Amino acid sequence: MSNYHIKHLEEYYQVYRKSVREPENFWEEVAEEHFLWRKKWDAVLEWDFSKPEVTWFKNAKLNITENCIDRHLATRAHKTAILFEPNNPDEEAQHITYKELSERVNQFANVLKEQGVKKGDRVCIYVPMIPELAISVLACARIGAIHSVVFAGFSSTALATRINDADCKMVITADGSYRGAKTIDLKGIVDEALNKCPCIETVLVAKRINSKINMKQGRDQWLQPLLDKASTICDATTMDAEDPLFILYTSGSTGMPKGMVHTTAGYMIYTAYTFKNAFQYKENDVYWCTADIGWITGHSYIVYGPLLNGATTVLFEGVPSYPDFGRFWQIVEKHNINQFYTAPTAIRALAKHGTELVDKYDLSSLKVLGSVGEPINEEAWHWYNDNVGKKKSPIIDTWWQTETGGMMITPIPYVTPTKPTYATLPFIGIQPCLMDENGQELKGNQVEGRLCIKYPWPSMARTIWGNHQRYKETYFSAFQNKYFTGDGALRDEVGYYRITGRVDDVIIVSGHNLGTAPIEDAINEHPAVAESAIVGFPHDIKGSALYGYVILKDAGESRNHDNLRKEINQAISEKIGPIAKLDKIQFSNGLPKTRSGKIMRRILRKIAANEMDNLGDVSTLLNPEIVQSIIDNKL
Ligand code: 7RM
Repeated sequence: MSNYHIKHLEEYYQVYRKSVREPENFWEEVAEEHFLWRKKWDAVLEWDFSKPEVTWFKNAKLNITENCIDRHLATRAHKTAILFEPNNPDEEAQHITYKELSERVNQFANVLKEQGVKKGDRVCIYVPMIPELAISVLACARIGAIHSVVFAGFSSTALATRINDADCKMVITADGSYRGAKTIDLKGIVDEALNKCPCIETVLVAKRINSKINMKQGRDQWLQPLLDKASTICDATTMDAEDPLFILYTSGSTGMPKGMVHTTAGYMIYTAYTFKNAFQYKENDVYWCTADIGWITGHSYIVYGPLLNGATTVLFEGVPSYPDFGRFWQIVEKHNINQFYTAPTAIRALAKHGTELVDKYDLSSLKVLGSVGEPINEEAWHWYNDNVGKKKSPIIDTWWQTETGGMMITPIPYVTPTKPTYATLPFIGIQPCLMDENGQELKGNQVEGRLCIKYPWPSMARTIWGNHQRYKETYFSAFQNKYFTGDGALRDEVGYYRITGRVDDVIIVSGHNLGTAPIEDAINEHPAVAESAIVGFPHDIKGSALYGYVILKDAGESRNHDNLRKEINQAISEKIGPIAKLDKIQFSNGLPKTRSGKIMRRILRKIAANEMDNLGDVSTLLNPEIVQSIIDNKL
């Protein structure tokens, strides 16, 4: 009997119980039956959340790319592995077979070796959504280099910070990228970042838009001529189960972004297993996740999860709005997409344009619809269900995080009955719990609290790059012996979970997690600004948008406030990226503070959301009088 593919609800409960009662036996069976190992493990799991230290498949040896590519060559050599759909609908799609993928990954891996990249070295990948992005990720994994993909929409400052934090020795990039009707000068951004990155020795540049760029002698090289000379054979480097596979940055509520470190074997098993079940993927299905590989969703469910299952995975370069808002549905029809995975912010943006552009295309190939990144509101859920799924494709609302590596709470389609806005039941092997503010676990159903996980799962991040102490403080200190997610959630009468949002200060704008602190830092650098606080407020399309409260140094000075607003947003754009620009900027005389000097964002959030009746107790504030003045001047 195989636990690998769950097909009905009885089976879910049965397998779930086994995964909780005998987690080691359970994961050992999955690992043995479905993966290629160079050496088996000495122990399935060792863990101690107080350190925290987690080891899965101790001393096992493997290479994840052999599992993603080589082992499919006997049966799937001519099957499409990556289906590349370009930004421009008139440019031909590319079908990259498993055989071709194998050759291209090996060539790329040989180039990396030639350029001096060794096992354990960090390589920054700042590449748009073109095949070279997936191929470079796999090429790193082939030789045991640790990839650190930085979303190719981030600013040069954000890029430089991430390159330096991981001490990368190489950047892989492209001349530029297409985004709808626009082009972006990626190489220019890299050049600017590298003024601040002494650790970088080599830059490899893929040609995509044929723009004129500067190539720095001795540092920069065009990729293609190097690939053309490289052998299509490259032995995979033997990796330990716990060797780092990649670093991926996620913003925290304070300070530097956190470089989450994922390791090899556990990540492999869990992304493969969740992909198979959460999408009910069947041989010959065509699967499409619209995320960028620069996010964890793209790592786990464009690259690794699908390829580990020998699937066909679509890689789309463009945006939902180009050449018009029917682009997604045109692609679904064109490639007969069976599983479609996107974010609520995209659904809301498309819903705004009506159903005409959805109805225009034949979407009958669709079997499963996925949602990820933020809570999906009821309206968006129904729009997706009615107009895209025609009420016959189950929606899987998948809750998980960069830190968790794979889906944690999600329905299994055709298995778990769905309920709008609910992520429903924990995935196999996941033991969630809800905690109250005093650190007590809330037992039973119909409770709401802070979402924690009680027991290790294979794809959990093992540390923050270079800062294990911060890892411990952020995730393992709020509640003893538990991983704290930072999210609030409720459990309904049947045990279904609904995620209610972040309980800390991370704001999710259009599916992008934005920490308040770095944005406030950018604002505060403006010479006229004394202090600022930003909060999220509900927004039809973006989910949350940013509302900034800004205190000027000289309130009496007469200034052109609209110019100042522009300058502030300009500063944010440069330091963080355009995604972090504020929708509203209110100039106020002060910020509500606690007696220990902390800004009370709870109050600011309520004012921004127009919930003035319901501010709660403000009497403990240092400066309660400021609240009324902020309300009076609300935008
Ligand atoms: C996969 C991803 C993680 C945060 C997470 C939540 C929020 C993600 C859902 C969701 C409600 C969902 N990783 N989140 N999925 N909230 N329902 N289905 O998004 O690291 O970028 O973000 O996103 O707050 O903690 S992430």
